[in-house]
Amino acid sequence: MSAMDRREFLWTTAAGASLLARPGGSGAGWPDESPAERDRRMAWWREARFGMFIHWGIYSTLGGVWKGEQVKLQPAEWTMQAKHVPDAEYSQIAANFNPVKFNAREWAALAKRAGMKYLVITSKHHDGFCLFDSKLTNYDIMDATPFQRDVIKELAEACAAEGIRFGVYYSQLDWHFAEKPVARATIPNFDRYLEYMKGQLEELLTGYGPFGSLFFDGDWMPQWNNVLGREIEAWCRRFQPHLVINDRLSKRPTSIQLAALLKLPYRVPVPPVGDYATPEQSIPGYLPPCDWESNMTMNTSWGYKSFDNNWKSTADLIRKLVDIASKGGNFLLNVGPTGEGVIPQPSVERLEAIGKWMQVNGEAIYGTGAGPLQNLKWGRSTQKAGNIYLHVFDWPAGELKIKGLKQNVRRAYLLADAKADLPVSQAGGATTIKLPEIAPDPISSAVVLEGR
Ligand code: H79
Repeated sequence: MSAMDRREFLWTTAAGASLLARPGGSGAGWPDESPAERDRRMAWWREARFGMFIHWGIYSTLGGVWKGEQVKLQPAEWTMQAKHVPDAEYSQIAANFNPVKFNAREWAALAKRAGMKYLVITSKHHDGFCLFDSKLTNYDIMDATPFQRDVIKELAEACAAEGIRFGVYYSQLDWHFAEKPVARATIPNFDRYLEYMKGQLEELLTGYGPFGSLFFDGDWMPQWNNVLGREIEAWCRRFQPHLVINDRLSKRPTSIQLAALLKLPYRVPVPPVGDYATPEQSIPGYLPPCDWESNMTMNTSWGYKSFDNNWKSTADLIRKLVDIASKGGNFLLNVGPTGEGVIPQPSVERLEAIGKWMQVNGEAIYGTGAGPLQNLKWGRSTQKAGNIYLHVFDWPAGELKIKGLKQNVRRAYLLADAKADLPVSQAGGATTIKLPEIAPDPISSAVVLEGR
C-alpha cells in the first residue's frame, strides 16, 4: 500500500472518522492545526476520562524477585536497574515468558466493564524487550519467547471489537542498547538507535490499525531533547495524524521530575511537545493549564510484584477518578498482569466495583469539564452541557448548602434516582438542596443541577 493509501485507510477505518477530518488529509499540517482542529482531534480523549494502563513484559515473570531477592524501592519493570543486571543476563528471562493464560478479549472486556474508554499497553519498556512482532529486532515476543504470539496485535483487535481506543507506551530509554541499565543511561550509536526507534514506531503505527494515543517515557535520558521530540512527533503523525501524544516526548525539566518523584507539589507546565501533561502517581491540587492525565498504580509497582499488597481501596480509586475529572483531567489506571497473563484478582475486583459505580455515575464523569466549584470540603464538582454535577463524598444531614454558584438552578435530582426532584432554593448567593437522609452511594453520590 502506498503512503497515501495507507493514510486513506487509517482515515476511513478509525472509529469516529469525523473526528479525524483534517484539510488535505496530511500529517504535514499538524504543527499548524487550528485550535478547532486540535479540539476535534482531542475530543474522544477528553470525553473518555478513564483508561486502562497495562505494564507487562518479561519482568512480569520475575514477580519482583531477582535471584531470591526482592526488588524493594523500584517498580518491577526496573528490576534490571535495581539489581544491576547486565543485558546479556537479563535478556535470558525472555525464554520464560509464556503467558498461556493471556486472553486479549478478557482484558479488553474488563476495561470496558470498568467503564474505561481506552487502553495503553507497554509495547517496549526501559528494558527494551518488545511485546510486538518487530522485524527490526530479535528481542521481541515472536523471536525470543516460547509464546510467539503478537500480543499487541491481539489486544489491538480485541479493543476494536469492544469499542475501546487502543494505544501503546513506548520507552525511548532502552537498556538493551544502553551502555549500562541505569536511569540516566547513554546509548552508543545514538543516530542508529533513533532510526531503530522510528522504524519501530512505523511498524506499530502501520501494522495494528488506528491508535488512539501514544505514551512515551524516559525523557530524562541525557541524549533526549525537545528537537528530537518534535521530530518523532512529526514522524508519528505522518502515519496517524490524529494521534493523542503525551508530554514525555518533550524534555521535561529535571526539577519537575524530581519534585514528582519526591511527591513534592509542583505546577504542571504546558508541554512544548505533545498534547497532554502526565503527572505520575499524583493528582494536581489545582487546575492545570493544559490537557492532562494522571497515571497511577492500584498498589505500588507498575509491573507485577508477587509481594506487593499495598492496594488502594475502591473508595479511594473512585474518589481519585472524581477528583481528576473535577479538574478536567483523565485517569489512566494501571494493572500489572502476571507472567502467565493473569490480571491480579485485587485489580479485577476494584475494576468491577468502579464499573458498577460508573454505570450510575458515568454521566457525571464522561465528557465533563472541570467543575465550577473548586476546593469543596465535602466533595467535587464537574460540568457538562449546562448541567453541574456535585459529587458528594461526605453526605450531609438534611441539606447541602453551596456558596458562590452563579448559575440558576432549574431542577435538582440524584443521578441514582433521576425521577425524583430534590427541593432547591437559591437566595443571597447560596444554593440549598434538600437531600434524602441516606446517601445513594457511600463512596460518592452525584447530585445533578440542571441549568437549562
Ligand atoms: O512506566 C512506569 C515507570 O516505570 C516509569 N513511568 C511509569 C509510567 C517511571 N519510573 N520511574 N519514573 C518513571 C520516574 C523516574 C525518575 C528518575 Fe530521575 C529518572 C530518577 C532518576 C532518573 C528525573 C531525573 C528524576 C530524577 C532525576
